[in-house]
Amino acid sequence: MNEQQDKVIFHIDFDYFYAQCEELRKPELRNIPCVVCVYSGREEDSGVVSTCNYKAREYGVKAAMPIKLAKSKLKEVEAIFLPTDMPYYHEISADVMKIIQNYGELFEQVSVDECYVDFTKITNSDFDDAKIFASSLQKNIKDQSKLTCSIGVGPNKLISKIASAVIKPNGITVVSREDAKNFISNCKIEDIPGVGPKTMKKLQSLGIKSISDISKNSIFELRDVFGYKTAAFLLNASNAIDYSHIKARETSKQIGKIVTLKKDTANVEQVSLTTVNLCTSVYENLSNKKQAFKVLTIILILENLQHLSISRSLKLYTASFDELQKNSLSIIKEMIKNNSISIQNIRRIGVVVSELKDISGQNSLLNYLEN
Ligand code: DCP
Ligand code: CA
Ligand code: CA
Repeated sequence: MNEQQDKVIFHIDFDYFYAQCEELRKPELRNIPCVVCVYSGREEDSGVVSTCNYKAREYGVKAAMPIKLAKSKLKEVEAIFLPTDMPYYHEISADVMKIIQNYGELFEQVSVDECYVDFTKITNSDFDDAKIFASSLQKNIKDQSKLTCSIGVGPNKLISKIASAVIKPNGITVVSREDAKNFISNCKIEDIPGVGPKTMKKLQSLGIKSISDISKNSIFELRDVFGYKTAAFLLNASNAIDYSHIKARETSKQIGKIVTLKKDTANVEQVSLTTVNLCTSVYENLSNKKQAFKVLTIILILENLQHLSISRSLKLYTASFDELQKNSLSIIKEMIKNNSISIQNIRRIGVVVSELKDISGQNSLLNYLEN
């Protein structure tokens, strides 16, 4: 098996995102159609629907629809129309993405409400484990943020992205490596991200009506119409192949490390030693970047893939190794006690520091680091 074939990629997309954010601050909106609108300001009700909750979708309201049309669809019922509040949605987005990032795996946010994560290691590259893990992840996100999301799991970004839209809201769709070809063959060409009206038109001119039709063409036939890059992309996609990588952003606002314990040696000493090693690695990274932190998060992933995390906000920023170690060990102790975890059940441990602050400009850097 090569590196590509081993992957287990998650695509996480939050449900009716802007409208769900509105429900978060006004829970009474949950029971009525709620429509979030971009008002053009030219005249009252001119503009389009940005999104709406699923109650409003029952009446046929959807994104990009003129506000007037949405109002006419909802004229018989009590409904609420709100203007967008982008700063608020971005704040919520940052919070929920942080929950996902705290798992410490390769993460790429692709829009305000969606991201890809490489969960190959946590799921042991196994799609049955991935299904269990997806439920626990979805529940953890819901518990911490009160928001629902839909998750697609696949052997690459393409399949996971399409899968996340199959069951919504609060859905989980897992497409294993073996099922991927069959899954994509049953999708519509327009389901492939990036395929728009232009590409559709060209495909039609070649007599191509389905994804299976694409896969029957040679790269040379497609290249003449689309150019090599797009031809290769389409042909690969039609065979459920996608070589694109998850691109972690440079501007990471946290530093963390997560490792898997050797199962047969899991005991108190092993857990403590692993934690200290993790702290050492995080500390090295932190001091290389000349940063101090304020929030410490400990992540425990158990043998049954249950995920636990606790964040502790310190009173002051610190760049001290002792502080990091002392707090990490005490949080782990607390987690083990509060959740009655048996040491043997711990599979992975993670230490993450966030709320970072640059201390490179300080003259007394050395003192600061040693304090
Ligand atoms: N959005 C928008 N205009 C569009 C589509 C989307 O302003 N035509 C905004 C509002 C959405 C957010 O982007 O809340 C995310 O877009 P999605 O396509 O993921 O749609 P939703 O999250 O609203 O709904 P779904 O539950 O279908 O994911
Ligand atoms: Ca969404
Ligand atoms: Ca989205």
